[in-house]
Order: sequence, then C-alpha cells, then structure tokens
Amino acid sequence: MFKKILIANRGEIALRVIRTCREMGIKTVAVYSTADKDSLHVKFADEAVCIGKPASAESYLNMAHIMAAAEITNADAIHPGYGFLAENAKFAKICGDHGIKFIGPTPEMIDAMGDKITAKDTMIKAGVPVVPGGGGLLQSIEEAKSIAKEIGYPVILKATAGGGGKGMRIVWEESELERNLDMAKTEAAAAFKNDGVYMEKFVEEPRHIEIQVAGDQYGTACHLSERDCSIQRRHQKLVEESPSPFMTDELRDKMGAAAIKACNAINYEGVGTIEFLVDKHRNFYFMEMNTRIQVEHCVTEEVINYDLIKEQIKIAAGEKVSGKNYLPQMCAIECRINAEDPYNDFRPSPGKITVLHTPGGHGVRVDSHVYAGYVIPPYYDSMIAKLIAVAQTRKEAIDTMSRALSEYVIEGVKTTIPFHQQLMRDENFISGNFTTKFLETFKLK
Ligand code: MV4
Repeated sequence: MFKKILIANRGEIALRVIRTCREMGIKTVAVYSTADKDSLHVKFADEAVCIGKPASAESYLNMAHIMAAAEITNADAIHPGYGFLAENAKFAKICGDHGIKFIGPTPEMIDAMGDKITAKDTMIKAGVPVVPGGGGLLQSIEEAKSIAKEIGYPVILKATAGGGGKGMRIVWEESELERNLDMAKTEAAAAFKNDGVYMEKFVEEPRHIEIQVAGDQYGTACHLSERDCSIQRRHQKLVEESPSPFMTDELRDKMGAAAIKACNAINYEGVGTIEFLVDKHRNFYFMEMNTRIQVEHCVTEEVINYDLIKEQIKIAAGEKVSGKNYLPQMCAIECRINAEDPYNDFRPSPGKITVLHTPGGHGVRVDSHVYAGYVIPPYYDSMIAKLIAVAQTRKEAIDTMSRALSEYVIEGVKTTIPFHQQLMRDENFISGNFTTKFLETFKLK
C-alpha cells in the first residue's frame, strides 16, 4: 500500500481524499495556490506545498510544479480528484515516468475515452449500444447531408475532442446544416485545438443516467449501479440521485451489463462512469466514459455503503475488485450547493462566508471545505458543498433533504439553497417524471 499520497486538487474533493487516506493510515500532501492558503485541505493534510499563483494554469494545472511537490515530499502516488488534471493523459504519463503512481487509469485508457469518435467505435465493437450516426469524422457538407438524410432530423453535431456538452449543435433541418457544421468546427478548433466533428441522431428529451464502474488490472470489472443526473442547467449538474426514479430491475441489468462490456473493451483499471442517454422507451445509448472519480460519487457511496475513494486507492495499489455488482440498498439525493445567485442566472457569488450553520442529523451527509470566515476565491469552481440525504425511500430522502436545506444557513454569499428548496417541493421532481429538459421550464419563485 502507498505510504504517502499527494492530492493534486483543492476544495471538497481534496478533503474527501484526505479523509479516506487518514482512515487507511496513508500520509497526505496537499498542494495549494496562494489563493487557497487558508483552505481546509491545507490544514488537514500532513504536509502542504504551495504550487503557485491563483490562476489554475499557474497552480493546479501546472504539472511541473505538482511533480516538484511530489518529489520533495517523497509522495509515492498522486490522486488527481476531478477536474484539473484528472483526465489528462500527459499528466498520468509523467507521473508514471517519475515512478509515482497516478491513481486512475493508464494514459492509454484516458486517451481511448478522451477522443469521442474513438470511444464510440470501441463501444460499437464491444457491442454496447450507441446513438445512430455517421460513425467517423464528418469530411464534407455533402457527407453530412447524406448521413443526416439517412438517420433523419433532428441531428446533433459534437466535437470529437469535446465532452460534457461543450461545442454541441442541434440541427433541425437540412437548410441549417451547413451553417451549424461550420460553427461547430470553428468552435471545436478554438476550444480543443481539434476541429473534428461527428454526427448523431438527436435523442429528444432524454434522461441522463450513468453507471458507476470499477475495474482492476487483472481484467475484472463490475458495476455499482446508476445515478440519475437529468437535473442539469447548461450542462452543469445540480442534483444527482440513486436509484434513478426511471430505473427498473431489468433496465439496470441491461445497462450494468453494457457498462461492464465497455470496461472490458479497454481492460479498464480504476473507478469510472459510463454515461448513457435513455429515451422514453427505455432504449439506452452510450454517450461518454468519465475516467475519474466524479462529484456525485457520494450518492453511490450512500446507496451501496461503499467508500469509492478507498476502492480507487486499493485498485491503484494492485488489489483486485470484488467482481460482484452492487445494487442500491437505500435512496440518496445530492444537491450541489454553489456560491451562485439562482435569482440572477446562477451568477457566481464569491466572497466571505460570514455566518455558517451546516445541517446534520439522521440521513444527512455534508461534504464541504468551507467554514465561517472562509473567503470563496473567484478563480475556481463555485461549488462550496454537497448536501446528501439518504433514506429507505425516495420520498423520505426528499423530505430529509428539504429538512436539511431548511437548517442550512450560509450568509455573506448567495447560494443555490433556495433553488434546491423549491425543487424538492416541485410536483414533477417529486413524481420522478423529468428529463434533461426539466430545468429549462422550472421557474424559481
Ligand atoms: C446528446 C443529446 C441528444 N442526442 N446526444 C450533453 C452532454 C454530452 N455528454 C452529450 N449531451 C447530449 N448528447 C444525442 N445524440 C442530448 C444531450 C444533452 C444532455 C445530455 C445529458 C444531460 C443534459 C443534456 C442537456 C442537453 C443536451
């Protein structure tokens, strides 16, 4: 087992990793930018190294600074968390070249899933259902027109180097195709330095349901059930839950089996997530694979009673996964508490938290790095806490969440708490009958 892990991240996920390391008797090294010198991850780690200026490019994304911190502290592994360098194949490679274990998949696995056309091809070969489309890169407007005619409008154009909704364009009829293809290519080139674009049939009003997976270096993979992440705004998830209110035992079996096939196709090592679109007929289609721990991993931890960070560390240290699939034993819902103003287009609201009271009690978990007096820096993601409610039934989990939200006091900055309070009382949310379009029509009072 590792003796010392450097956490190449900040905020709640850095704390989350430190907590598990402490339980496992592993020493920790925090890295921090000058903007984060008063952060809890710095205080809770056994050692801390400043790696640069506030801008991410000069600190949390600066591979040379992070490697230097790992070498001077003698860390034998690096946990990347999510975001920043978590899905950077070059960083994973550099770690390996320095004899430091990257806690995650190999650079090859990251690359195989980072290019979306390659990923889709791999899935087709493995027998995982994908959205109908043209296959490879679009080479010309003529080719695009002919594929669109074949699969039928509406279609969606996606950047092969994209993901998470960046650079996507929906096209409703042929007259709009050429302009959208040009725009998609220009946007992709600017955002990803790769103008490769592909086409798919646009699945209308889908649900976003993802399957948590874990695989080891001996070729065994298993699934840890689903999370429903349909409550999103502009591709930012706000609420995640497990089990999905749309799930059936039969669908879970099928999606779980498909997710395991996806892992086996690349001999996946580590924890990961297979994202699917699910249509109203419960047809499901592979979208992308996330080769990292995700923000919403806690929902899975609560419903299967299983520490996913511990699992990640054990897999990286060469242990085997159990090889059995885990089914939800509880219902869990996570609300992302962001320092944003839900009444003003979710504009970021950085600044000092003057008053803080965190909820507690039965069925409540709060993963957060903030405290009273903490100053939320403007440089990073605005998520300041994850509030997770767990109960025997979905209805009880919603009631627990409502109760916990009503206890939560955060003053000094605007937060998404009022949004979540109203969501938990919304009929359509309560019924579980919602899709990824839900938040387009949800109106805050
Ligand atoms: C789609 C789609 C409909 N049809 N692909 C958005 C994130 C990225 N992973 C892919 N996304 C979508 N791909 C086809 N063929 C609709 C979306 C989509 C979406 C997916 C999940 C959650 C929220 C969403 C919001 C808008 C669009």
